[in-house]
Amino acid sequence: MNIQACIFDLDGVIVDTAKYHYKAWRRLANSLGFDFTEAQNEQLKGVSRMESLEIILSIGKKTLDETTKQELATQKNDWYLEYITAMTPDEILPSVPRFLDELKAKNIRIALGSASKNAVLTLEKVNLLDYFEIIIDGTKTTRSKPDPQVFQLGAKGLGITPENCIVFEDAAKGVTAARSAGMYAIGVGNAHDLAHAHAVIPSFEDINFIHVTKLLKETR
Ligand code: B16
Ligand code: MG
Repeated sequence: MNIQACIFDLDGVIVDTAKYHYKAWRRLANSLGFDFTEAQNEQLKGVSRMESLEIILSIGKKTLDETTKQELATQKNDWYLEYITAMTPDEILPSVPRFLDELKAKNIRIALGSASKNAVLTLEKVNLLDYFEIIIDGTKTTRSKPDPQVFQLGAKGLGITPENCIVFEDAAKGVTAARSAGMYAIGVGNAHDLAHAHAVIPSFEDINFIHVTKLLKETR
């Protein structure tokens, strides 16, 4: 094993923006006359904006034309932007900056692989933008996770072959995408939901790069 790069998902791995997506989608659902629960929000993790809207509309049993859908997605994003514009570095998930610093010190390359079209703004708000050599986000992809495109583009941008990359992901579809790209997948979160990852860590707390490579070797 010769790990040369780490590719990070954003929402759920670096920051918890899921709560802001939920607030904005719920506001939209309420404006359409129905409610949307936190449990239902789980279905939206790692899913693109328009695919998320389709899920919300099916929950509310609404059928709308394409123009209206575009308007609703824009409205949701405007509300979401209100929330993330107020984000600060306090909202970075525990121990993430320490882990990124360790990778830098070890000359492991760092990329982002996110479905979000707001990834750069989010990283700016929490002061982490400079860590990422390559950012592949929803503005650069044409296919959503579980398609491997986002991670393939990340590895390509870095010039590193897939088998030398680790992906960190909190969403089941993201883990599938990483594995389809031929990369190592570390699930971040619940081992039950991410059982198809090579290994799962609850968070980056008390985790260093040596732990991660040890976990990967144990799975082989
Ligand atoms: P936006 P990730 C994803 O981020 C979120 O998990 C998902 O809930 C959201 O719908 C998607 O980004 C698109 O976000 O509306 O900002 O373009 O987990 O892939 O970093
Ligand atoms: Mg995520």
